[in-house]
Amino acid sequence: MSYLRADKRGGGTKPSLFLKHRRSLFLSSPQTSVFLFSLVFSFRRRAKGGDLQQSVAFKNHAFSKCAMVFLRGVSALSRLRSRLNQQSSLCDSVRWLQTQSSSDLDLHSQLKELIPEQQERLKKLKSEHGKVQLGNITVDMVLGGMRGMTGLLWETSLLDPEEGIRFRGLSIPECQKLLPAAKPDGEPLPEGLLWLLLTGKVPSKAQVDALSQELRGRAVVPDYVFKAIDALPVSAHPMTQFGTGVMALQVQSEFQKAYEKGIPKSKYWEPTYEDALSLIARVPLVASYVYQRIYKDGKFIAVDNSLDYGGNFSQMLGFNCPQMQELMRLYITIHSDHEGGNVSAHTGHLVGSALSDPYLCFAAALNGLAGPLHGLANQEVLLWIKSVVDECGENISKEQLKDYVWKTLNGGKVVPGFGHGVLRKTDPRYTCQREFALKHLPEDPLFQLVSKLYEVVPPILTELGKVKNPWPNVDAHSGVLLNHFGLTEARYYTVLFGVSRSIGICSQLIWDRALGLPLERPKSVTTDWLENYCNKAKAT
Ligand code: NMX
Ligand code: MLT
Repeated sequence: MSYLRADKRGGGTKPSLFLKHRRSLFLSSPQTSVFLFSLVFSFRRRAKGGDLQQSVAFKNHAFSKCAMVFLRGVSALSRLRSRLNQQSSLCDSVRWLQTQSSSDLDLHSQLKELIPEQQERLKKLKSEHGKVQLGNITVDMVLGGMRGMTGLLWETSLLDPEEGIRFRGLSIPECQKLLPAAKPDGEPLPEGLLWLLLTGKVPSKAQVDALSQELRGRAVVPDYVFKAIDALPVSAHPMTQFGTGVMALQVQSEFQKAYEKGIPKSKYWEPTYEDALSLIARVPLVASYVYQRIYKDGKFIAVDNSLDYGGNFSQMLGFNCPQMQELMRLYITIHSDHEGGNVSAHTGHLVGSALSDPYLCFAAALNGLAGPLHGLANQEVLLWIKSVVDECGENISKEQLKDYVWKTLNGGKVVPGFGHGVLRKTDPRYTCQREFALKHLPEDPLFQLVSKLYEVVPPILTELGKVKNPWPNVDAHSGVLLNHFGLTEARYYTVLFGVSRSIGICSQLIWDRALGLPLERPKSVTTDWLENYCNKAKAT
C-alpha cells in the first residue's frame, strides 16, 4: 500500500473514537474483525521493521483508515437495522454506533445516499427533455471563445453575470453566515464548503470537524514527491514546482489502480472519491513545501493536528497569526469554485472525461490556472501595484494613477484584476475581500491604493469602448491582503489559488463519475466550413 512509504513530512490524526471503542468495533462483525486484525497485525510488523517516523505516519494513516471504515460500517449497520427492525437484539456496540456517530458524520456515506437520487434525476431529465433547445450557437460564439454558449453540466456552483457565484445556491455572504467557522463570527471553514459542494447541504460543525479530521488523516506525502520538486531549479516558477508535485502525487491514485483491476463503471465514483479527498488533503503540504523551498530555509513544517484545513495551510507556510489563518479560510473558500467554464475547471473536467484520475485532471487544471489571463492575474496585480508604488510612491494621486493606467493600456497590456469572461458587475469575491480589509487592515497603504484603483480604473476601461466588464475581479484584491500579513512573494500567489481550486474541481469530478458523464468531444470546424455554411444560409 502506498502509504507504507510515507515519510516524516506527513500529518495524520489520532482517531480517539477508534481507540475508545475498538473493542466494540472488533466485535461488531466478522468482516470488520478480520479487517482490523489484519491491519493491526501488519502495522505491528511494520513498526518493528521500519523506522519510527515511518511507523508514526503509517499508524496515523492506518488509524484514520480504520476510523473511516468504522464510520462506513456504522452507516451500513444503521440501514440494516432499520430494515430488519430488530432493535432489541442488537449488541451494545451497535447501539453505541447509532447514538454516537452514525452516517451523518461521514461524507462518503452521505454521498452514497445522494447519488442514486441524482442519477435518477438526470436520467429522467434526459429522457423527458433531451431535445429541448438551450439557445442558438452563433458564429460569434465559435470565434469568441465559446462565450455565452451553454455546453457543460457542473453541479457544484453557478455563476450569475450580475450577482456573482453561488455555491450550491448560496451566495458568498450566505456562506459566510451559514457555514461553520473556527470561531464566533469568523470566516467559513473550507471543509464546510467542500461538504456543501459535494452534498448540496450546509454541514453542522460536527460534520465539518469530522471532515477536518479525515483530511488531516489523509495528509501524508511520500518523499518522492518532494524529490521530484527538488529536481527542478529553485528558480522555476512556483506553479511549475507545484504542478510537478501534483503529478508525482498521482503515483498514489486509487482510481488508476481500481481501473487496472477492472472496476465496474457503477463504482467509478468510489476510488475517485478516495483520490479527490486525498488530493485535497495533500496539496497544501506540496504547496507549502514549494514555498519553503523557494523563499525560506526549505524546512518542512508538519501538519498541526489541532488545526483545520485553512489554519493548517497558513501555519505550514509559516504564518501563525490568527488573522492570517482567518484570511486563509476565506481565501480558500472563495477561490474554490466558479462554475464549470473557467479555464482551470473546464480543463479538469475535460481531462476527467477521458477517465483520467483526479491527480491527472487537477495537474492539467493547474497549467490553465498558471496563465496570466486566468489565475496568474493575482501575481500580476501585486507586481503591477508594486510597480505603481516604485514609480509614483504610495500616496499617488488619482490623476497620477489615471496616467499610470493609460500608460499600461497604451503599452498594449491589460490592467490586471479587472474584467471578466462572464461577470458584468464587481466580483462578490472582491467585495468580501474588501470587507475583510476594512475590518482588519483599513490603514494599509496598498489597500488604500487598491481602493483608489476601484474608483479610477472602471471609467477608463469603459472609455476604451471594447471592455465588456470594467469592474474588478477576485484577483484585484487578494495580493494586498496576503502582502499585509507578510506573504509578500507575488509569484507564489497562484499556488494559493490552485490549492483552493482543488476543492471545486475534485468535488465536481466525483459527481462526473457518479453521474457517468461521457467523454467530452465537441465538434470543431474550419474557417472554410464556416464561410460555406454562412454563404449557404444567406442564399436560402
Ligand atoms: N484591461 C485591458 N483590456 C481589457 C481588459 C483589461 N482589464 N479586460 C478586457 N480587455 C479587452 C480585451 O483584451 C479585449 O480586447 P481585444 O478585443 O483587443 O482583444 C476586449 O477588452 C474585450 O474583452 P472582454 O470581452 O471584455 O473580455 P474577455 O472575456 O475576452 O476576457 C479577461 C476576460 C478576464 C481575460 C479580461 O478581462 C482580462 O484580460 N482581464 C485582465 C486579466 C485578469 O484580471 N484576469 C483574471 C480573471 C479572473 N481569474 O481569476 O481568472
Ligand atoms: C475563476 O475564478 O475561475 C475566474 O473568475 C475565471 C472565470 O470564472 O472564468
